[in-house]
Amino acid sequence: DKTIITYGTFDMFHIGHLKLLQRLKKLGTKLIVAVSTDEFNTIKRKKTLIPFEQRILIVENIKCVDMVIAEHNWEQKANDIVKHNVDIFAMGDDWRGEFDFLKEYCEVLYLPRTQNISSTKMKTDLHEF
Ligand code: C2G
Repeated sequence: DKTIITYGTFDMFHIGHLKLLQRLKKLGTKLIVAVSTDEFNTIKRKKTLIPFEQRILIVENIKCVDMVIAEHNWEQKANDIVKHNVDIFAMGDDWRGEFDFLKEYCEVLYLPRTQNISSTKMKTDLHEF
């Protein structure tokens, strides 16, 4: 029974997020999702529409998600992995290679992103109505 962890903003939760989380849950028995706080998104230079309190509540209520934690900074991942006895760290492959340093703590996986959906695309598509 493996524990998996993944990190993200999950703004305007969409099918790309859901398919990633569902694929990750299939890899083990416990899926932990770390959701970026609004302050950390500022550091990530990532604008969000939906505030952290709502983004984390939505993710927490996704059926395949067992536990949510806040992502406050770039540095917390190794601690989170040790603290929660994580076996697999996984992200979409837009992050391929970026977190290979975590291989000393657990397995590191990058899964293919779901094509043709993103919060950015949703915002631009909306303007066409
Ligand atoms: N994702 C996906 N398919 C999409 C869009 C997103 O598989 N069409 C995945 C991303 O690859 C990521 C996760 O969904 O693994 C969350 O995406 P974002 O909310 O955009 O996460 P990001 O802002 O990249 O934050 O420390 C890591 C960062 O917090 C990651």
